[in-house]
Amino acid sequence: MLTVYSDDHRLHFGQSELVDGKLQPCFEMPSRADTVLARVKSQNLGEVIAPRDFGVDPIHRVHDPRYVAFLQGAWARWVAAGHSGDLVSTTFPGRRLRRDGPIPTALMGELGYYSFDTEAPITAGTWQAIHSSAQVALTAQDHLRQGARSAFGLCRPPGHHAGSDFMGGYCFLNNAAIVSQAFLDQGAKRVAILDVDYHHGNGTQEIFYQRNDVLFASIHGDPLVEYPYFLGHADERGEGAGAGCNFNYPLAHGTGWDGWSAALEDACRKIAAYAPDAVVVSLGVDTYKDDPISQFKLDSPDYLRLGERIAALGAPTLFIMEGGYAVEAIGVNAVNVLQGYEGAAR
Ligand code: Q9C
Ligand code: ZN
Repeated sequence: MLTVYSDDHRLHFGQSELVDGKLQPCFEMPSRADTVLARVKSQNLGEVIAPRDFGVDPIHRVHDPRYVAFLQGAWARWVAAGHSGDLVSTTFPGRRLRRDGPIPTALMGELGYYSFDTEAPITAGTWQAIHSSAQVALTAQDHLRQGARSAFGLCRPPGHHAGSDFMGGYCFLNNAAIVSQAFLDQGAKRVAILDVDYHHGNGTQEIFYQRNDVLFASIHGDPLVEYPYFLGHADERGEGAGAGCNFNYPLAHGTGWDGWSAALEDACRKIAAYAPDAVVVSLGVDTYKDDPISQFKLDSPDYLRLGERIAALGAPTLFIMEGGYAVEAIGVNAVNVLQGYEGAAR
């Protein structure tokens, strides 16, 4: 399987994240991508190529251009104001404040408008890193356009918490949504997104919630007790034309392969019934038993079984890297999904 990777991910390196009242190193760190790339190479998964640049047009197909322009220009405004630390919002338009009112002109106000939490710090190189991460995904997608059955976009930063006009949860641009839209723009009629990251893909759900050309299925920690808390319940089934095209599988803390794979089986049957022209997998491996911020109990061999089940869908499949914070294990776990897929798809 082809892997697309760019070193530009290193340009995004948040300094700290607030954990239990203390500032700690960000869980979403550059070494994550290094570990996955090293495993791709040591397992001889296939060729590793650099991304091509498809520009911002395919990004604008999913994200509000004003939000994209904000991301592109925020750091320069922050530096011009005399600052040098990570740019992080502290004020958000919560309930009964105006969410759709005038967009603040002050940098911190505009940042709050475009954020839903404090966990997506903007740093000096964030724009270049997130732009390249989207290009990594688009280059992998282009490989499928040219006839390949599968490809791996080794994206960092991840994307599935980012919505049409908001960042959060380590995510800025929604790589999985961008490539799904690219399939449609190239003539696909239906795309299914299978989100196996431990956290609900709230951004992806938001982007496609009212549409029937993208099916979204997500298996994740129950939002009653898990981040992102305010989306991801089972009764969210889609709206308008999208009614019946959204499937959430919230699971309890402590869920292992038995419970998790039952949800996977149901999600895969929904996807098969939808008969998608392509499947996009939001590949988070923070479901691992030793993940430092997560509460599921999958073990490394389980990821082989996940890949095999995805292969049984029989559709062209694009894997997009999302979360996974047990840095020393995410290479094995992510590549196990890809090797499980390849072993079964052969
Ligand atoms: N401080 C992804 O996996 N914080 N994002 C959780 C720990 C946010 C995860 C609490 C987790 C976001 C792509
Ligand atoms: Zn996650």
